[in-house]
Amino acid sequence: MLYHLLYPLSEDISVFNVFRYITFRSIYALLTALIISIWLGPRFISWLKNIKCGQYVQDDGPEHKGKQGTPTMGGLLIAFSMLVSILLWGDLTNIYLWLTIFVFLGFFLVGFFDDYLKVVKKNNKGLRATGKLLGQSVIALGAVSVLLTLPGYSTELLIPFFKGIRPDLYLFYIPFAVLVMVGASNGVNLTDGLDGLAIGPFIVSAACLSVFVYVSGHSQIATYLQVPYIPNIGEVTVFCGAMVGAGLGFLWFNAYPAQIFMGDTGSISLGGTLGFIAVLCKQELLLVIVGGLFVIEALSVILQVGYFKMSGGKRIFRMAPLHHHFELKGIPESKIIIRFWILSILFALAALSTLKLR
Ligand code: 57M
Repeated sequence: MLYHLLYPLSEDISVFNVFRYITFRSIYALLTALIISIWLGPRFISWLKNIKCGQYVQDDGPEHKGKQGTPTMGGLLIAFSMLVSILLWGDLTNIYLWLTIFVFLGFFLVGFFDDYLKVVKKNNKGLRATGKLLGQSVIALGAVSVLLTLPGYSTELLIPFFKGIRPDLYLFYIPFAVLVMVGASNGVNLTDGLDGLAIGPFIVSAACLSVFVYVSGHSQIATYLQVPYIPNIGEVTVFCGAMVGAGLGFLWFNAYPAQIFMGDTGSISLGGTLGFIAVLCKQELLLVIVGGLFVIEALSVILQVGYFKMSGGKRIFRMAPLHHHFELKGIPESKIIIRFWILSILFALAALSTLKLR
């Protein structure tokens, strides 16, 4: 809105010319979302407490009973701060921006419905895994189908570190891209089991992907770095900025000891959007490095469950996802969280290095 209101004035007042720049608007989108979430946070937490929207903590794992009743569904705060900021700073005529908003809202609804069943309807299991997967897949399928009709998109796959190899997956690209989005959504969801454990690496991954989106939308830089140039996707950097800002604002309250959890409303929507942004800038495979921490957490579950079933009850880890393993080994929660954050920063740096290492 600010972009549409103020940029046209630049003909008379040259200072408004800055609204043309995606970098400028992305930085202010970040700051706006951050300020909104930090300002609203305490009121939102009190409101959640008043309506008794508290987390039910299961007693089958590491000792988390002290966290019983912590307000949850913080994803609502993240979504509100993000969307207000995007509407203020984004170019609302940009199709990629709207597509990203719709994907976010689609995943948001799946997570919200799950939390609603758990928290409001007191059904501790929430939405069934198949129901959740179906919802996530339908949204991802819709998004990928629309994307493939837009200019600059193909079913080719970029291989990190190998600029010359771009295999065409043809129709197989569609299930592959759906898998990337659904996998990212569930990876973030599985990681969200300690204070700040999901949102910290999420912020790092989103910031890292914002660089790829910006580069892909900039014809000169994209040509120089030999990444696919996709006209107009640069605007999604504003979305990323708002997402990072809202994430930082949420972390303010989710930092150990957490005053609020994001719930599935947050983890499913943020993860799915991260996957979509990777698909959007044709960095589907690179997401494995960008979000390496989420991949490790998800792999620990796959290995644990697989081995558990095959061996008739034996385990590789004391408990999956991996953060539970370290908790059960007696490592303090805050130490595990910060070490996982460090890992996520290293993964993001490795991903960024692929811009030059080819
Ligand atoms: C949901 N939810 C957290 C909070 C958060 C297949 C299986 C591995 C699935 C997995 C699972 O259900 N994972 C997804 C994890 C829960 O957090 C809520 O959920 C939202 C995210 N979806 O926003 O609303 C608890 O996590 C803690 N928490 C924090 N701080 C935060 O900022 O401390 C969350 C956010 C909260 C709080 O205690 O209550 C969760 O862990 O339940 N299942 C598991 O993770 C289970 N693992 C398991 O059963 N492992 C087995 C294998 C064979 C499957 C094994 O290794 O033997 C664990 N879940 C629980 N207890 N609750 C087991 C221990």
